[in-house]
Amino acid sequence: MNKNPVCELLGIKYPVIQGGMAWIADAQLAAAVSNAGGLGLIAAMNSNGEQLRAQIKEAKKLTDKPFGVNLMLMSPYIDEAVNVVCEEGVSVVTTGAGNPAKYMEQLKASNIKVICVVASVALAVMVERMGASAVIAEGCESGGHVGETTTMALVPQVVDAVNIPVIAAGGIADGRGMAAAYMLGAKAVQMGTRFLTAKECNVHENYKEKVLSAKDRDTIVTGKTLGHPVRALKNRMTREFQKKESDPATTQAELEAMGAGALRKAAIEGDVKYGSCMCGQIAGLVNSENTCEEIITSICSEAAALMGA
Ligand code: TUI
Repeated sequence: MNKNPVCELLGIKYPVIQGGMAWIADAQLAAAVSNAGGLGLIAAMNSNGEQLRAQIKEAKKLTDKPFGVNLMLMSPYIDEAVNVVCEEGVSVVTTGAGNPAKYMEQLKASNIKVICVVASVALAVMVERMGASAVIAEGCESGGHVGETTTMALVPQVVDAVNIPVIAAGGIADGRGMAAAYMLGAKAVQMGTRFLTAKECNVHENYKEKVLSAKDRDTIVTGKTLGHPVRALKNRMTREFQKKESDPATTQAELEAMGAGALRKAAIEGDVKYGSCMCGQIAGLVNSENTCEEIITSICSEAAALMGA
């Protein structure tokens, strides 16, 4: 893993990035991942400017290693979040769920490395032109907001289309997935579902247990009609949402109202029946709660062994 371009870019030991999961990825999880040699990310999605600043300050106390912030572009607080990461001198941000064009200049002017999550070749090419340092090609196996192309198909097409390093995400949770991502031309991996079950992850215990016991077909994508499809574990919430979504009498506003606050309900309150337990398709492989250090070192050593390093 020496001379890995993503490790060199970010100043990290292992080419493993933790997904910036809304309502889940806090300063404690980010610092634990960074202390273990990966890149931890704080999710900005659910925080206003001052809450995000407090999280960044806490992470600075918990680790002297590089960490970043995930800017969810559909967040109601996005403008404040961009200002705060610039003011706090965060070294790297990832962007997701949209086109980051509006913010690229401001972030780059503050010397922040910008890594964009993309779900298409077109956006990968566009963000490279705008000065992104790397892209995360995220396949639709992943949890939360998803595109339409699988990791297996997306990663090599993005690799062929850009000159910046490509990080693979979606459906990766162990050394086999990491080795496969390398074979497709990726230089690093991002994992969400795997870190959701980390010991240091503060997500509600009910949610963690639901992910740990989930099997291969336990997730579903809803919200396509709203323009932001979301993958989550099947439950009462997704069943009712699905029913409403297929009923022509349902208005967009009704669906938006059903979705609003659902992730918070699951992640913070532990309501895994009526909340949204966003989770990737790889959940069936994630069966044990481990420390971030165990997760990162085991995935990297398993991948290295498979690749004959
Ligand atoms: O952003 C994510 N995953 C997320 S965000 C989230 S929070 C949420 N809460 C309630 C409802 C919906 C979301 C939960 N999970 N991943 C990064 C990602 N970005 N995946 C796919 C994309 C993406 C898709 C289309 C990025 C850009 C894009 O195209 C934008 C354009 O204009 O071309």
